[in-house]
Amino acid sequence: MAQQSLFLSDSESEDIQLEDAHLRYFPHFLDEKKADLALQQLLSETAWRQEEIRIAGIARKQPRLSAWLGDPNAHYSYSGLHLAPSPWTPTILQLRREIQDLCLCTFNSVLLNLYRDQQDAMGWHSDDEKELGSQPNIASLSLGASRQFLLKHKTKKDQRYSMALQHGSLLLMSGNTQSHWLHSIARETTPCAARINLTFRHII
Ligand SMILES: O=C(O)CCC(=O)C(=O)O
Ligand SMILES: [Mn+2]
Repeated sequence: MAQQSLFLSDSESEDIQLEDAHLRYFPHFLDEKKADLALQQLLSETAWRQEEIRIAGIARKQPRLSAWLGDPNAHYSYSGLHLAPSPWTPTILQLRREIQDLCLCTFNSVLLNLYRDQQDAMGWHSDDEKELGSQPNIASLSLGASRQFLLKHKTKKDQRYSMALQHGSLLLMSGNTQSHWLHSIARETTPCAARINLTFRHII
């Protein structure tokens, strides 16, 4: 039976056809002017932090800056890090409204990541923490430099995918994507400008 889509069909979007995943990409979700403005506002308005996480018991600083915002009860934990939400800002509430209208679902929190240059990155992981539920809808908005978003299947080792997430684009991940696939942002070898990514989430 065909999987039911949560998302409105839209000629400006593309279904990314991967086994055991449900991904829809909107390359021009924000036009250039709106995306430029959002990038500048988020760079200056966000209380960016470099968090320390624990992987296999070893503490390290994350190779990027981040911020966690949301409703007051939207607490989130991963890699030994416990995040209490900062309050929503008008800029992010406006972005949330537009994304919720598009994907017909609601989000009570957002993780912002700032990749300052080509050296900043995010390792392989799934957004599969128990607070997100078993089939989370995650809306990922990208601003600034285009970076490669890498995906690999957890058990089918020949299944890999890579896509550039461009300025103003939105990637919606849902269904079984997080239970079957890992994703990452690799370091680049050539210089690149700053990039901000926002992943809107629903903490249960
Ligand atoms: O920067 C990205 O596109 C990915 C961010 C991500 O995977 C996350 O915040 O969990
Ligand atoms: Mn993720």
